[in-house]
Amino acid sequence: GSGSNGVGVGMVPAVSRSAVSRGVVVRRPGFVEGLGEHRAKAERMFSLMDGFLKNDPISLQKDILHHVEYTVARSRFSFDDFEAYQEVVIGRVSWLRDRDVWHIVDQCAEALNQLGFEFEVVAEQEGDAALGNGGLARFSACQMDSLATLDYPAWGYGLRYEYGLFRQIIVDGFQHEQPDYWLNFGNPWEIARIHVTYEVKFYGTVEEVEMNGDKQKIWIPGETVEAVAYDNPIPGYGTRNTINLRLWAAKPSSKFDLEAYNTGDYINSVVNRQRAETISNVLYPDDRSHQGKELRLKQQYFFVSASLQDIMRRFKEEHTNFDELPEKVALHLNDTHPSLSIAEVMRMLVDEEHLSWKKAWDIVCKIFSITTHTMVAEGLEKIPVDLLGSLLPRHLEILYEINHHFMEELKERIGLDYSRLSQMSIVEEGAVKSIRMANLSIVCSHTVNGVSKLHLETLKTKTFKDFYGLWPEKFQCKTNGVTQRRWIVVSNPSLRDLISKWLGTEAWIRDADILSGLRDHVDNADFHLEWKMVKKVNKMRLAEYIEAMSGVKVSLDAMFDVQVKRIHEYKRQLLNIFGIIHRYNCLKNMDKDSRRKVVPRVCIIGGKAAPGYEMAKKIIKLCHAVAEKINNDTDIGDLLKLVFIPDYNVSVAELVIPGADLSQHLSTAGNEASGTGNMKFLMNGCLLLATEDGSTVEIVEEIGADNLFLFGAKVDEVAELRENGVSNLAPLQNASPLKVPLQFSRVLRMVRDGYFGHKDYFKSLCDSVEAANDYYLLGTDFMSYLEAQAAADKTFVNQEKWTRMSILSVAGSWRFSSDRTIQDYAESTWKINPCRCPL
Ligand code: 9GP
Repeated sequence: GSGSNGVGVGMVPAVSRSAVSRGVVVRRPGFVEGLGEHRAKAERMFSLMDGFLKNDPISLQKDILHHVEYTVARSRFSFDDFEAYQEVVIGRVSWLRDRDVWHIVDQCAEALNQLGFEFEVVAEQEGDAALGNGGLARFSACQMDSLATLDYPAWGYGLRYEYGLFRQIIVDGFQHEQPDYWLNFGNPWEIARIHVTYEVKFYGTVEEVEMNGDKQKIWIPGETVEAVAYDNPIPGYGTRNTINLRLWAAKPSSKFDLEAYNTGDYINSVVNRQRAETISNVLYPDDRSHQGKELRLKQQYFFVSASLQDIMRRFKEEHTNFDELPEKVALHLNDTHPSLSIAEVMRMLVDEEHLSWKKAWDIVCKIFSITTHTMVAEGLEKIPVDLLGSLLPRHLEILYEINHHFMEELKERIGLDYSRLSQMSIVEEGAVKSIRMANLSIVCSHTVNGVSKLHLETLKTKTFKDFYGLWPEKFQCKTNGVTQRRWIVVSNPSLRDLISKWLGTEAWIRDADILSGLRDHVDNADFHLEWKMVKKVNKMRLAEYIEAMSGVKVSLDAMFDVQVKRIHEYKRQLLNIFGIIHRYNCLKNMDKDSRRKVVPRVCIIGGKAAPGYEMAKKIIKLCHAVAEKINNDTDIGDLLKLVFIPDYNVSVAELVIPGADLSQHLSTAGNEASGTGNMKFLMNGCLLLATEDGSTVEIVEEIGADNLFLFGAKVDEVAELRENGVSNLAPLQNASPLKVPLQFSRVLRMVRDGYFGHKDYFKSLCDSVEAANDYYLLGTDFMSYLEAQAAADKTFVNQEKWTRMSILSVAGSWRFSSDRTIQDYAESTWKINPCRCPL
């Protein structure tokens, strides 16, 4: 929606809704296009543009009509909302460097209005670019926004998938996956750079040749494809700094396949060319599956090779001495997916630039840093040596050599401790010999980051214990954050206006610390009144959406209780559903008088299950089966409703999060590396009901345990509980001493016995939480969960207390801005300074 005060919410590029960048490249000062020695030129260009650009409604209208006729070739008398959206974007995207772009929303709205369009409707035409799986992808988008806003010179790189994450549709309560061809009607935000292309090579052999009296390895590749750049500008807020997210698309190599032609195998040569394009076709939605391993590896190398060629080209345009590379370039790896970069930079420096191994390795160790985003050790990537050797034979040799040097160094440091040596080795011997990409990344990175304090602790004491012992100084904590510009300014304009009014400034949009000033008004009755009004408006929006999506009418007086995130056993959506069944049982057994005292609830669940993840799909079906029962029970009416929101994505999140009263973050302690959904809800004044996991621990530090509803086993109790079913540590607060509480068994039995139908289908789901198998401790945490829920009900009745808690949540969210995270990365990992574009 447009703002009344000129905040350019309409101009945030579509691509930043989702996210894509796996690797972020930070360019150290003095190496920025348009800056440094080009400063004067840049200033001249900007001042020319200032004179040229006209952003008044009439000029904007002319521009829109011009693009309608000459860009999409439609009649200026007949074009629809989507075309109007495209034209507004196309007309302005190339001007993103202009500071005024942030202040033209009102003019755009007026221009469109005079042409007979509604700005809000036109803005809604922008779809999600769902180019990532979940948390990490969306977090990267927040990082890009912060990098741009804080004036850091950075590039994001990723793949331009034609099919991003699937579209979820629900048929009879079952999830079905449909391809989401997000590029169907073009993406007006992107700029195709058809002249920025690189050859990416695969397969082939390695040969040894004599060069200047030395033996030199050269790679003779067997297949070549071309990478074409598509740029997605990311404008900073309140600054001219616009950074770039460069996405690569695969195209057949322009080199004619002479051999195939000569042998008359024309058809095969065409098929081969088509095969090239499959590299950037599909994002694999299943994080755990091993399906399409070779294609996945190809995707990784394709992305890595194109990005590094791009970076090296720019470096070499201005520098000849590779000793300067670490001063000019910092390469950051998000998870291990881009970690082939390490071998690739070594190959470029040694084989192509003819640096000695030692010199190249010294340079490489100064430019890489990594953040891991997962708690699960099994989630760490391993690439089978056979596969790697066939696709990238030279890289495998390089990896072996890196490992050889590392093992030698390690033997000197720890002696011949073979068990530790084999644990830490980059090469895993075993049934399937593999390369451990996490070990490779740690060995080469100067900094290894965790995404919350708890996560870092796990990395230090468990996942990478041995490496921590060796290099304690490498390990750092960079607690995640989210951008207030999307998660308040764009998605909750009413809250934005209210915050600005009471803080007397909009400066918090750039400087989130200022949000803590809301604490000064926490007891002001007028503020409370306006705060509640904002929530009501957002609840109305959400209620309308729910009715349109599911046909379920919900009461605005009910507590809107939301759990939206990927469906996964560790995130325990099942605990939520079991809690709802328990609530339903209680309601059924109450007399009329007692029912009158009950706080009505609307339970909202949403999220996608990976296509191959059976258990997660069963959880979605169970949710629908329970919803059908409850929502059609006239006995229950408005007291309890359950709705599943299909196709949860960023656009849906922008609607759901502002409208939530309570949000649930139920991961079994020790499983969520950080979590960022909790931060988005916090920023929107929604109270959290959560376990002490990931970044929630730090939220508690900031806002105090009294301002949210905590429950469940703590991280240091989990192992013991798994072993014995009960804790031998301090007894869990408020928890039942029973191994499996009666209430839990009753709910489980109902599902088992077919109370919600589909008895056979739900059997394995029930088995997975039966006492002996209950790995994620649903039974153990159930009573504590119910108590937290009861505390939430009780507090909701006391609206003054609830509103206070809500205000304090937003006030405390300053610490979870991605600006803070990026500042921290800039100062302690990348060692870069802001580089402000001249105004
Ligand atoms: O599961 C983590 C989530 O806890 C974290 O908040 C997010 C951003 O750091 O990354 C998620 N991990 C992934 O998406 C893949 O490792």
